[in-house]
Amino acid sequence: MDYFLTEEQVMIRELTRQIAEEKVVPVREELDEKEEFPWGIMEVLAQSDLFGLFIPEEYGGLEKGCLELCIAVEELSRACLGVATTYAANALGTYPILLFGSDEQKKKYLPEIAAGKRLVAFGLTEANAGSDAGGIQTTAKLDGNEYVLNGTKQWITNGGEAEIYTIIAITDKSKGARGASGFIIEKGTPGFNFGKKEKKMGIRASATRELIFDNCRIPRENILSKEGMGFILTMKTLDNSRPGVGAQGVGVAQGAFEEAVKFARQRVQFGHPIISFQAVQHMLADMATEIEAARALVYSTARYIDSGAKEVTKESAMAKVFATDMAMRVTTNAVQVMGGSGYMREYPVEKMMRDAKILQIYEGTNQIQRNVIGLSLIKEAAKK
Ligand code: COS
Repeated sequence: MDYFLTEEQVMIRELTRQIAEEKVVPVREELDEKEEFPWGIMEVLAQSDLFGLFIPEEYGGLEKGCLELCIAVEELSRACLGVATTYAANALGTYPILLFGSDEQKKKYLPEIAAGKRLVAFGLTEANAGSDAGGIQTTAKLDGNEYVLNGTKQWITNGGEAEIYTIIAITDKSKGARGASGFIIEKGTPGFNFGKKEKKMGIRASATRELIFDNCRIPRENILSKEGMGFILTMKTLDNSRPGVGAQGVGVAQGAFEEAVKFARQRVQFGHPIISFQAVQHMLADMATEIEAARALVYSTARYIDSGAKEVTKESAMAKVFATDMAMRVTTNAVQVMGGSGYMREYPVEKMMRDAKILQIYEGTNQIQRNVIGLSLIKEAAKK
């Protein structure tokens, strides 16, 4: 399908694909086995200016948009979702600064982020607050010119590896979700420590850790926007980042599909390559169709966001839920087409299927996405 990408967008796709094929594919199995953080690849992405894609030129970025970011994320995901998650989570952590940061905060942090010198992580989830974003318990109390943070964030992607953290904490408990606020915290701040690295089913190249705040004091000016804006900041951040999770789904599904086609052309049973059997052709036909439908929705949503549309919550959730449910089906069917070989670690589809599962869970479970879409439908209907 021709998506009428601009020359620049095609260049971004080609550049990321080249990096993915030359630098990521050869090491993905080892990164997965050893659960190793892909610093080498992050350096290559930094040298290629890919960390600055969505950051304004005045802060050292390329000033592209959500679509360009989705294209880059898709290509990385086609090779390795663990690597793509690391890159995409950096964008997730950067959005709060981009959308809600003051000019001083932007000047201080964005140029280093754009240059890929400092990695970012976003910290919302806690032991008792994931889907219920308003239910967080980490507190930030103002004491003179400093906020004092206490609490623990859980399952934070890029935790421990990132140097900049955008986190959400409660500044006024009596106000519930409206008493949440966003903060920037740097690695190395006294009272800010990390838990052990989690052992995961998939996306093992990415790092996932707890963030532990124990009387951690940060300057008052590290608040993002003002007190009470934390919940809205979170929702707006997720509105912008969820199409990127959809792009991860499109990428990993595309990678698995290509492996399945390659295998089906080579594998001979009953005297014929299995791709000549209609049962296999129908599976591949459905996979190809679903991938294209998901890509079309992700790209359209990204373009809608880039058009400056204010209300993108429903579309963003639709792109995430559709593309990631698709990714789970397509990667599972890629394993099925490849049979016993697909189940073996010798072939990459086994890892792709394990990796894809997280897409239905993080940045809002797919059940929550349906709630978000449902709520938007109710609001739209009430307006008519
Ligand atoms: N943009 C702007 N405002 C939004 C918004 C959005 N996307 N979503 C909600 N709001 C506003 C609502 O309009 C409401 O404002 P009012 O109080 O003025 O009416 C307020 O925020 C509270 O919204 P709501 O009542 O819908 O909040 P809930 O606590 O019921 O939860 C969901 C809403 C489930 C949508 C939210 O908690 C969520 O997205 N959870 C998933 C979080 C997530 O993705 N977690 C994964 C880890 S993050 S990597």
